Amino acid sequence: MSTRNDDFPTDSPAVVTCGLPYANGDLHIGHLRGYIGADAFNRALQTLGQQTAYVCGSDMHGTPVAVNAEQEGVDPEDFALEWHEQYEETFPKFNVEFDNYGHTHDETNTELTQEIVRTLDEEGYIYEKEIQVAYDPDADQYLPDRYVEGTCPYCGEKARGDECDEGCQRHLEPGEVEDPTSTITGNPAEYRERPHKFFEVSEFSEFLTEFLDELEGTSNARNQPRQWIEDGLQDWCITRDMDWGIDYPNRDDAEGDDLVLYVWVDAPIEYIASSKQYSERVGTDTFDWEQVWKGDGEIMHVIGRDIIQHHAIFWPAMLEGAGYNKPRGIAATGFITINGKGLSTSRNRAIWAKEYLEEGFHPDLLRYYLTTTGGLQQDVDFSWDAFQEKVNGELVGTVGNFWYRSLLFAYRNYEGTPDAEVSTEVHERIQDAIAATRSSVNDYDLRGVGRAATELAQFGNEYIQRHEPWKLTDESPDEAAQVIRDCVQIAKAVGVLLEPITPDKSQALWEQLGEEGDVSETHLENALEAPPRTFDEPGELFEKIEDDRVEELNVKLADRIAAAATDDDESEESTETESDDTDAAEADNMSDIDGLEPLADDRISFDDFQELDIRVGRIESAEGIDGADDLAKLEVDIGFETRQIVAGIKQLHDLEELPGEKCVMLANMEKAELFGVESNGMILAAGEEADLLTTHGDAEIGEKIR
Ligand code: B3M
Ligand code: ZN
Repeated sequence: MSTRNDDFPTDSPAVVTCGLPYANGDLHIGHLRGYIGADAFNRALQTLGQQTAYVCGSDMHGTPVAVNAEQEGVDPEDFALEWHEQYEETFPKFNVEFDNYGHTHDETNTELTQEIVRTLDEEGYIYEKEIQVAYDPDADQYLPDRYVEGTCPYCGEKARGDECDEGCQRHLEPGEVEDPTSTITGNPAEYRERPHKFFEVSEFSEFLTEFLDELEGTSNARNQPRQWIEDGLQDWCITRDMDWGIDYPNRDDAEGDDLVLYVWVDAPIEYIASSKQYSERVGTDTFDWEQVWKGDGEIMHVIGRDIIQHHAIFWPAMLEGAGYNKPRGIAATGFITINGKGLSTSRNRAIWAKEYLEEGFHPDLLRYYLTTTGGLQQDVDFSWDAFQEKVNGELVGTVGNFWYRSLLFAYRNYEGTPDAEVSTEVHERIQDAIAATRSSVNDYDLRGVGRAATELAQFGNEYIQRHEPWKLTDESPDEAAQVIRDCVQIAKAVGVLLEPITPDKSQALWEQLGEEGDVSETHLENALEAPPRTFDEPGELFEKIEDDRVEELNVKLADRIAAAATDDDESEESTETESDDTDAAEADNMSDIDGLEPLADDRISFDDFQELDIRVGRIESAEGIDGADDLAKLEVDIGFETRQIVAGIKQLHDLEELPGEKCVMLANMEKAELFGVESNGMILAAGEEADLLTTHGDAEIGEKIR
């Protein structure tokens, strides 16, 4: 983590952005994770007192939109606008409240994009070069990006023209994809020479290295780009032979060229354009976009991990080249899997935004699930079972239960907040929770934000159990009032702390407490301030999800995945072009990369894992077993005892060098006899060469792997 920046809140305004959705299809849970995550982060920054704007917009251009529009036989602009409008309506239904939601085809973005490209050109960062561009002679057109498919030159997987989406995830430059095939006709494409514009990213290596050293957010957004810089940056082709997009500035129309900017040039500029539109609406006194983008403001991007290269290399180089500020933080999220398998829109293995809402679940439940199930960088699995468990356990069982019992007791006995002072113990416990929230926000750790709140509610439940106020009301009324006063304060604090994640539910609690205004406008410290003296009878804010409901949802999901699979068999091989980041998760999980064994489909529980008694060991001796070509007999010290083990490593290792080596062993493996020699455990090794697993720190012999 960087040490350059002051902690939030800073004196400067901030923007939080989220990767723009391509305006080309229904939103699903994979999209929602990012928008909800960024929304929660933005709200959390505000509760710290940070001035922020949360801006985004629809990504209207590029082949992801053009190809899908063409399949539907409609004009790309009409097609994209329709999706744009749908997104605008959908986000608020998940309490994703953008301060501005624009789109990349609007005037603000078009002007700003052309201006930035012009500046880059004037500054000498743009040059023209003849390159090979895929061309479909039958369709008589060039084949940018998703109009062409082929083989990735880096990893050999099937790849799209601009992205190795099923393999190494690299951005591919025009002309790079091997064995190109046209997605329009399915015919092999030719390469033809064409002049195109290039942005000199390679000039920015030093700048980018320093930029990454200071960059906050998730570590994946720093580490991968560092590697790319080390491998040597290539200049970036920023034009495409298409007519849908933003025109290259000052292009000579007389030539009749359809040369537009590559979608990845104008898309991130929408972050600026959207901030500008917000300023224009609310006035620069309230929010000054130029201070953010050209002055000392804070810029934080939340993105999917498949677009790190665009945000941590191309984008900061463009900003620097055009005289703009650079991002302070990039948080790159993992993917979503569904029941342990990669989300796939074409296989209908997804939870759709519309579907979730139609099922009648409150948005805050999904917000809570998506922000607190894994760390931002981790892939998060969604299943209706896990959703039920989390909702029933944490939201109903811990938070909701505490809220309801505290407020109800207070209402029945005191018609509101009892007249007493909060105890020192509770005051300090709330202060600790505030501090934990504060540091989680500064670490871009949303799960930590959620945890600070739920652990406080958990403390509240224990506090009630410990003091049993129902016994005290008659025996010791002062004490009872004191305990309930504490509980009401804890309830309020949990509501304030949880607001970034569950804004509606926190607002409902706020109103139950008789508080005025919006909880979203209050600061964390308000968690310590007394609620109003009286309030009305409270109601329960969370509802349990029943087992039969989950069963029904599981059946529905399985049915539609099966239906999609049948459709797929019936039709010819699907030519659907995927446009969302989450299909890459599928690629991660499903493809057999370079002959690697595919990942297992079935998940095991943590309990199952716990049953494996895996220990650190030290090899004491190793010798070949006579008559067996591959087997060696090892003596392995695992702290408690020394085990004799038979392992198939005779040909793969120099046995004389093994004694003294640390290794990792499954200690509760069933005993076996091989060539008359007993084997009492199993040494763990990777791959065909039996690369022996070991530890890299000071783990002691006999220590358990967990
Ligand atoms: N429209 C969607 C994606 O690749 C793409 C993001 C643009 S962010 C500037 O995830
Ligand atoms: Zn690749």
